Amino acid sequence: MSDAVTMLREGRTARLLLDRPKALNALDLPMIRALDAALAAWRDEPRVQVVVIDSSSERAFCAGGDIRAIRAAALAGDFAAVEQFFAEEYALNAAIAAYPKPYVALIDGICMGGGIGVSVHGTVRVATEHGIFAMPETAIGFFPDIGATYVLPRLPGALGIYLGLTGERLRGADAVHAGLATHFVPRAALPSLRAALAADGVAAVATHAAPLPPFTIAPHRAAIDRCFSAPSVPEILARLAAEGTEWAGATLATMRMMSPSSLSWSLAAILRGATLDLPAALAAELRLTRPVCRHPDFAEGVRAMVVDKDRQPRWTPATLESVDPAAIAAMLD
Ligand code: QUE
Repeated sequence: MSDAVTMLREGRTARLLLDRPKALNALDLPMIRALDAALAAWRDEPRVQVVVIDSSSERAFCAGGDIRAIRAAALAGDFAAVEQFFAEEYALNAAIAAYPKPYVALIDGICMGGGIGVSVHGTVRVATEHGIFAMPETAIGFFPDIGATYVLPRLPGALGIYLGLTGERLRGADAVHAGLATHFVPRAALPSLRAALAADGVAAVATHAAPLPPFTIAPHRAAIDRCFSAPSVPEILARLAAEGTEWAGATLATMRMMSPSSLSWSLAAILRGATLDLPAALAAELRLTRPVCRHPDFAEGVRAMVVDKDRQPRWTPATLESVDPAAIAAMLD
């Protein structure tokens, strides 16, 4: 078992407390197994009416998967270990989606990648004003996984494609507007919400929800739909360039930092996910991890953003013009 996940029984609730604060609660395999085992044990326990997933740290709900360990395994040629990790992580995502009881995530602090995976598939996702939601995988030469290829194309308009390609961060209330979260609750009200969940069950969420402030992305929604509905990454960049606004210029600059190959396979994976149900999307993602983790951009991206933190990845190829569309298409077979 993992000492980084604590299981607590409180009244009607069973609480999963992510408690690996130094790693921003990044999910390693023992944590994934602990979460899966707890869900299985509580499934048929009648006294557990609601499962709550929560963090011991205000900095992070969960910063993602243990991508550092996955990179090390890939560099060592241990692709069986890489496969094992993603297979178990995605099985957990599917188990959360199919869970027969209300599953409530309390998201306060960073929630990226694998953190989205242990929250977005649940029935209720509570975000505070300190919740920060992102799918930043194109920055590390990977792709939006954990079922994001199913979730992102179902967000309003082209918002999900925009979020998945740029890695743009959404604050709590914006995450509710986007559909990644379902309720906005101020951090100060979380202790009261936890107590009310234990006393009254899932109905406590609605009584604690605060009114939503306006969507801060609203001024760019139309441009997002115009640009990110394009059928290819070069066409998205061309449409952004044609916008001629400060926002479009900043978005272009962000996308030019990302792995050109990763942008290409990520867009293809998200567009394909629009046609799949969640189990099929997760299966397709697992297949895509195989060529992606063997591509040099994955080890280089994790090196630059997570290991050395120099934020200066050297992508192969370095430009979008040099990415071979046929090679990308072959990776998604
Ligand atoms: C992009 C990402 C990730 C990232 C940084 C990026 C990601 C991820 C982590 C991460 C954070 C803290 C840890 C850790 C990994 O960082 O997916 O092991 O302790 O998991 O720019 O996609």
